[in-house]
Amino acid sequence: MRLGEGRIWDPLNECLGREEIRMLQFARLRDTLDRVWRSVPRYQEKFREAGIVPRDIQTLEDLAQLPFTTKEDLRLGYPYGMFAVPMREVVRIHSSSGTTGKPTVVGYTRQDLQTWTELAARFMTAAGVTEDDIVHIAFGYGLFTGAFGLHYGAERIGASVIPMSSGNTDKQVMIMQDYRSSVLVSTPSYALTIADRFERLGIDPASLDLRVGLFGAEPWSEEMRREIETRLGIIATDNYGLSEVMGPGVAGECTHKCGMHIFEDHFIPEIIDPDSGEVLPPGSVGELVLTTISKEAFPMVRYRTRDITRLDYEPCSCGRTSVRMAKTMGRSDDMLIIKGVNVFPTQIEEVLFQVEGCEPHYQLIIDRIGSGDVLEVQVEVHENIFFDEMKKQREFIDQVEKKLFSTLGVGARVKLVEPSSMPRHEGKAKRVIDRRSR
Ligand code: DLL
Repeated sequence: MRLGEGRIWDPLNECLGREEIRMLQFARLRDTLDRVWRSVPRYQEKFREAGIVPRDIQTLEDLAQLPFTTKEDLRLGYPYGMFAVPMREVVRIHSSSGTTGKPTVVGYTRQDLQTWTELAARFMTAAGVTEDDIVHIAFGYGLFTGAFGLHYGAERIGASVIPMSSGNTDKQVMIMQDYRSSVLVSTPSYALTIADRFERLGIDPASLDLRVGLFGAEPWSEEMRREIETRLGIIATDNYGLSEVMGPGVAGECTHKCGMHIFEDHFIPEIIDPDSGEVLPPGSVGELVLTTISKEAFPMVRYRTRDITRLDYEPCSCGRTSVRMAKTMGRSDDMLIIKGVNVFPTQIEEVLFQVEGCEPHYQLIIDRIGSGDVLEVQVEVHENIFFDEMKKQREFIDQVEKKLFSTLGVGARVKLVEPSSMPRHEGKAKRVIDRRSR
């Protein structure tokens, strides 16, 4: 058995029977609804508008009668309007990484921080982290929840934490070598930036102690996972969360890597049709909606995450009984509509990663020329290809364009760019430039 494989952090709560989970969820949901009704005017107002009082919710299925909470509700309550406890009970504040307008401000009570720590310890243990590990955290410390979430989880497990923060890749590499980091925590795109730097500096990852990666905070494909695993010689696992709901620790993969276990004793997931808002049957692809059932400072009832995924209720061979969410395809608001066809950046990523010679650095530029949309995929290629004769380059481009067309169902122009010329990302990658709305 590989180090740490097969361990379960909290078997009592992670291996509950389905009926036990449902009973626990219902009891906690009732408490949450009573609490938000009493302490958050915006919830009371929304419930009243929908003609509902908390006591109307008599079964878990009744959850579907409640109104959704959206980013707009949080914006209206900026900064502390959605808090359910007085500020005196709030011991930590974080905020979401919103790129437009005001960010969302979220708060935690002492108990919330303890829950968060436990849940981070759960998914880190599921990924194989133990007290013998040296955990290198390359997320930025600050208002972003990524670094603190995994930091406390790793300490709780008893691992040694290196609070490296993001940026300064050369120093990251030196510390990984000298301090013998065995676990890397970062965005998947930053893991590739580190892999590039190893290559450039002539460092063989096999000479390091690195064995596991915990990656999250942005969408990434299975192909990208394979690339990271091969180039860094590690097991790469996915974990998911969002500031509004807690931060990292909502869900995470075990070493079987077949979907992220959602911690259902703390969150109730639903999948809805993003257009109609209807709850979809198990197994459907749609938007993930989350209700928190243990949070004190910042409870969320039916929060629309905008993330597109699918839920799998089949038991996992690791022994955990919780439902698993598939890798997200991306956010519904990142979905591109090109000539009327829905395209997720991760679908393009999958194609690029399959083509020998394409480097894992790309950007999508969308323009409107006349009345038509034009999607240009700019991708870095290996220098053999970039400096190859025109004819060969043209053949290479044709090959990629054909593959993209057969996957996406819509044409894209491919532009090859020089190795190392694209911006490298320390946090979340920015891959799409949409010029249509200008
Ligand atoms: O990104 C929390 C987090 C930090 C999760 C570190 C995992 C690791 P926000 O900045 O609020 O919080 O962004 C949340 O990021 O709605 C998703 O769109 C995206 N996201 C987070 N994890 C994943 C993932 C953190 N594993 C938003 N796969 C979410 C795909 C992810 N997208």
